[in-house]
Amino acid sequence: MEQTLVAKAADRTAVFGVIGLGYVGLPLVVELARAGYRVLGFDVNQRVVDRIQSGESHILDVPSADLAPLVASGRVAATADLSRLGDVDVVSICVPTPLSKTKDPDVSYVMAAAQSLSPTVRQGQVIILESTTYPGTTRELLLPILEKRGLKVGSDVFLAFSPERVDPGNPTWRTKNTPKVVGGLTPSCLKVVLALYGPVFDRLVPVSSPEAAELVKLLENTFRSVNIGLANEMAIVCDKLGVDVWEVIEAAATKPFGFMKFTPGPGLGGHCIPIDPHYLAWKMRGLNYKTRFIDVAAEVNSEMPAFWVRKVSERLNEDARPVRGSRVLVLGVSYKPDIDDVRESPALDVIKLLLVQGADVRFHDPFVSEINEDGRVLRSVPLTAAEVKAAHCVVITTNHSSLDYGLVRANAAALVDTRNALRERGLRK
Ligand code: SAJ
Repeated sequence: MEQTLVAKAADRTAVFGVIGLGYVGLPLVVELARAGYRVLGFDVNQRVVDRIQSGESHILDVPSADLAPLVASGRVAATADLSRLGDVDVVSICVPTPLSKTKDPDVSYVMAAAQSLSPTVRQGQVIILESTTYPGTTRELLLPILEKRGLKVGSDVFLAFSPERVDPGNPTWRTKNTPKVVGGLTPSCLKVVLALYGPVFDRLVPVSSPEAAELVKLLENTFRSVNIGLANEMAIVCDKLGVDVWEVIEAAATKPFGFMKFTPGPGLGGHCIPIDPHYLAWKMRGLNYKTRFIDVAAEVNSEMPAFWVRKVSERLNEDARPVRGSRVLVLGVSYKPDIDDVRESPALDVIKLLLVQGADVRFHDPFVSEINEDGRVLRSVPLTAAEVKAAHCVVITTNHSSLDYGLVRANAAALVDTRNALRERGLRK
């Protein structure tokens, strides 16, 4: 069976299935098709399926102009009918792995995908889990489902973990040119997946087990969370010492070796960095080990919205103004610059804290037209001189490139810049 699959990779007759057609799955579908494979995309959302079937992309990083010809040629198709999973030779699972309300891993989407596979999995199939998850998921959740069907992993069916490394909106690092880590359950699993993925990605990075591959992704994103937490702690330290944290970081960043620049901000947003480390922390709690760096970083990062709201309150106090009743204009609500994604955005926490203290909060974000704060809908206001002048304090929470910082500097009576956006543009008051 191994040889058959290697041969089907070589002549591109292997048919790929991708479960989950979001910001990870749809770019993967396109790259698989461009490599010469036929691809059947699976998604539970019929609207997504219908749009893809009409050659229309719902993902910013996948222009419809790239997708449409692949659909028209029959190389790419999409379906919500998961009973067709038996029709494909390879299944890449690209479904969400969020956190539950209690900050525990929510692998329900992975389990749903695995359950869909159960009735259709057959000899000769290859299953690749791509969703970021805790170490052991592939072996503990997916392997039993395959073995329950009496299939031997490594000879009848093949199973691997290969973490997605998609960075939405990144103009340089795309699905194809970002090195792809692969960890197989057995050496033959690894060999088969390397053969199948070889024509798709510029570089493959084989590792010795799915656990190693699962941990690679968690290390990458925990590394960021911990270093962002350190930068944020430096902001608190410098504030207490009356030192300019941005000056300190800029000067430290001149060190040509042994240092990597991270910057303080309003907190930690996004659907990866605040989430992924908790998958590792959760797993280790089950093994009676406390992942202190992960926990401390999460603590410091989640403290930052309150830290910056205190800075607003102190700034208003300089004008003998209480927060209550003061007009505060918040600039930027997405979780990082130049995108429209507000998931876990700390700017929303800043707004919530200001509202709780009775401030009259308005926001402007060129990418986000409205937000919902505990049932209260706030709409983005136009960024005008009048709007800036009318604010008793302006807070820059997301430093979008397109914001008119000159207008802000010229008209803001008081300013709290959580991203050092003005000084970076030589506009610091
Ligand atoms: N942030 C800081 N200071 C920093 C860097 C980031 O406060 O020095 C904040 C951001 O504003 C944001 C959050 O942290 O709120 C996360 O930022 P991020 O730059 O890590 O962006 P993400 O969440 O889009 O992370 C993704 C990740 N990609 C994948 O998981 C495949 C991450 O691994 C990438 O390194 C990151 O993009 C990237 O480099 O853009």
